[in-house]
Amino acid sequence: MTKYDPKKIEAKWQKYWQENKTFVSSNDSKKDKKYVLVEFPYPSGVGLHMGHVRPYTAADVTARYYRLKGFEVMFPMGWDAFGLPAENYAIKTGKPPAQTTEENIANIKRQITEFGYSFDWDREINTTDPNYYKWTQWLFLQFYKAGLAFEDTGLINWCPKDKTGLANEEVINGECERCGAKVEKKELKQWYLKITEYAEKLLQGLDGLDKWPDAVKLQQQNWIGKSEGAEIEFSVIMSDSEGSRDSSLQASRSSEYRQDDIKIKVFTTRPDTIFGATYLVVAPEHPLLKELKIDNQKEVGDYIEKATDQEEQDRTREDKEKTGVELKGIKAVNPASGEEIPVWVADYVLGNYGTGAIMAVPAHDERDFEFATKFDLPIKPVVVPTKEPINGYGVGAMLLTSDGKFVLQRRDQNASKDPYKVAFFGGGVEGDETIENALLRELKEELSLDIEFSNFKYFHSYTLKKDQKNVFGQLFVANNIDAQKLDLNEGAKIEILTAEEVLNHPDTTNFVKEVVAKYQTRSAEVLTEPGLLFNSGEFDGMASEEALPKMAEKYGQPKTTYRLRDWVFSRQRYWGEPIPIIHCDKDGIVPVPENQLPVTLPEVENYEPTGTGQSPLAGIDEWVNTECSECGGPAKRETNTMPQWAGSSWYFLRYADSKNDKEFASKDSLKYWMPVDIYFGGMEHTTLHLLYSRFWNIFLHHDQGLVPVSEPYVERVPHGIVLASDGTKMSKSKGNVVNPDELTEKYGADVTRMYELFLGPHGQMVAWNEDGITGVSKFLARVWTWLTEKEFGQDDSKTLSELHRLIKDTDRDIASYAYNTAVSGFMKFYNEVKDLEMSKDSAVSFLSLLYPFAPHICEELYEILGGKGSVQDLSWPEYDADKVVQDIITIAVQVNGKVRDEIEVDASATEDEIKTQALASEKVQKFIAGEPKKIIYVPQKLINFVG
Ligand code: ANZ
Repeated sequence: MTKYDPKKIEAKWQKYWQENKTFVSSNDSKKDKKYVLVEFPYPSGVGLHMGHVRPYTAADVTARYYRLKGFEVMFPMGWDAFGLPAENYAIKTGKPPAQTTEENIANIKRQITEFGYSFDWDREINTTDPNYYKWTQWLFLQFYKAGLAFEDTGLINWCPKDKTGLANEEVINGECERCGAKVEKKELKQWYLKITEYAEKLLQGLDGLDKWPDAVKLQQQNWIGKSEGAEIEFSVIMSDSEGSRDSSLQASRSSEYRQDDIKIKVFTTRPDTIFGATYLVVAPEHPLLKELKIDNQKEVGDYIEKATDQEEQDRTREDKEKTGVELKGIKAVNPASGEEIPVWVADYVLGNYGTGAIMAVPAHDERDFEFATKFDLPIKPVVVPTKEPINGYGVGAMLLTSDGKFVLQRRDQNASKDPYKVAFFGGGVEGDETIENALLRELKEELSLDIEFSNFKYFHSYTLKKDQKNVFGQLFVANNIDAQKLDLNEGAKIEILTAEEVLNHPDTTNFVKEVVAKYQTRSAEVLTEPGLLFNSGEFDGMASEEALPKMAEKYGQPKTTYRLRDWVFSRQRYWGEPIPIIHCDKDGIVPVPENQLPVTLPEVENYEPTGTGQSPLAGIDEWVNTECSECGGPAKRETNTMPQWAGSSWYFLRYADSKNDKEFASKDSLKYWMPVDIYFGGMEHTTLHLLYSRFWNIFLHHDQGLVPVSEPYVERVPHGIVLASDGTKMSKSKGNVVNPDELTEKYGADVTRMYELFLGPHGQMVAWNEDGITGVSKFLARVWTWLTEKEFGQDDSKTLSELHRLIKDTDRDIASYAYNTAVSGFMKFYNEVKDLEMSKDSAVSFLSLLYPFAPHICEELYEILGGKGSVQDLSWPEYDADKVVQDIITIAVQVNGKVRDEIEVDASATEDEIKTQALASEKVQKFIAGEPKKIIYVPQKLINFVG
């Protein structure tokens, strides 16, 4: 009797696989292909960590599974090896990054091998290998030639710690994605890739990606941030309202400068609200600020200086107190209403979005409302929250006395369904009355109060309960009411109450309490939803959606904007691909001729970044000084390098043909392998690598015809992070990092792999818990003993039915990435059949199922059972439905949360099957009209149709 000794068998089979090239894939296969990809690592000095082990193990199971299923599987691996850590290490130790990278790769490759991952090492790539980055540079030149790589000076994100520029995508919550330092702004000449030109294609491409998680698609969508609206110009005029202004200043200003030629262009997604635009705001960065002649130049200048010092993140924070300064001496003209409105500069408007200026509609935009409330700017509602005609619409007023008390009316029995309640003044709009007129009429009728509408301030839109006549309405506030002068109608009575009294009064309606409480905190509800227009001239009574395009057309030009910015593509660091560009005094920017690629990184003595915005390469004269390939005259090489995301933007293409020295990959190889069928990787790359590489691929497909597919990845499978056993993030400083080497040493690779998968659903966050690993370890040891000691014979009928169910379930689980369920399936199977009669064939079938998870032990047991070669050469067993024992479970069927029926289904039934069966139930049908809006499915327990 032998004992399960992982150490012995694992090394043996790793050697076997390598010698027999078991996992090498062919470009000339006649089989159907599966391209299984997992994000390649940065070979850091620390080596492999748990964040790698999880996706690698999952991907490896999947790759081995599809091989057994008869596919030609490509499962490649390589090294994403440019980047700052190697360079920072070089600065500390003087060891060249090329050398440390090589050492790190050797170490991490050893670790990967010890885990038994079935990578096809014949396709190995390394982004820092000149034979690889030659093609990264070549691809850059294709972007350049297509006009998509350009140099420009701009205010870019700058990491003061890493001393390099960063792309927008590398700034996470205002911090450097890499080192966590607070990102600053710096004006630098930079290379950019025009990813914005592909915004629409990047967005549209997502539509076809049915096998991508919604969360990933949504994040990309939000990042691209498409907004449809209009650009509208507002003319600037000199304001003449302030008598106190120095007239000589005004005279000199108008004679030397005609401000009325100046227009402020705003971007708005709601042109339908233009009649409600009561002021304009320009961003502190707005170029017009330098041109406009205003009275309070200094005050504005000081504000701009303070504002531009802040982070964009901070500026747009919702809870940030709004700040701003009015530009005195000028006004803008609202092109719809003709009103002259003030112009402000405020930091809640960003310089790099839209046009850097907005029309503020405080009645319908939260930020504008807050701003207008703070600075006492007019708030003019132009949308009511209804699709109904205005007739019958509610209008109300809160009257405030000069000492801040609320004037309310106690309604008489006839006037209200709420007798004796204390409520606001107001009523319904009648006939074709405007909202203003209705309010004034009501006040006149009830209070004999004559008050100009302009003395009212808009407060908020309200929705009353359905059983009241006026379901929707607007509420206005008038201040400084002289209570003495109110002349009440017969039968009516007024109450003059402080806010506190209103809230505690037994007879005030809940609505009044609610509104007064809101008024106290100035948190009125701003109607941001579309509705019906009023106060909007010829558009009165039209629905927002209908008016929007018409008003966009009439007052401006329809315009689509994207939040996505061009990709800052240069870094002021050493350890990256040199940008293949030459600067010549005579010819300007000259691309390095393709036959001179690669432009190799020279060895340097000093890796220290200069911090001045120049890369360390700038100090190496022999490298920098070169010849212009156009005129032959003296020229200088571009000294910035590419960002660490360059190499990974196309590596999935290179794997198809990694040794090609004529092309980045042959068309044939790409035709066979692309697209990647399943791509395993982290959520943190969603708006970085995953977006960048889609961009490169779309460019290479649409513009260049060099890649056969538009979208590179059919399916994306993200994994949840592995936390330490205490539920916190693993980190060296806390000493809670699990070292994969120790685990393989102690338990062996098979146990570690299986346990890793057993921790929980692949997509979910899990906490590492070493206690559980011994359970898996014992399980594999039992399987070993069982199969090495078993006397095989005929299959018991139960053995067979359990086996067939296991085939079916494992198949389903791997195909749906439910690896943890598959692992428990193996354990259950073992418990059910270990004491039953079993044939050797069935044992081999069992081994083929277990093999993707625990490949070494399965190879060894297969050999002991007399098998020849590798389990990988076998086929995935077919299951026979007739032999599968039915495992029936009961599922509760709910409609809108109430149980209406119970159905019995096979334990392995899919959500779709369960849905169909549940919807077929008569008891359920009685409660559902049409397609349910939402379906909530709790596996194995219940299905709830929400209608
Ligand atoms: C008037 C308006 C009325 C607006 C309304 C909204 C609601 P998204 O969807 O994010 O594109 N805006 C435009 N440029 C801006 C900038 N540079 N900085 C800050 N805010 C800016 O939002 C577009 C809306 O955000 C625009 O539509 C504009 O406000 C504001 F009831 O214009 B809106």
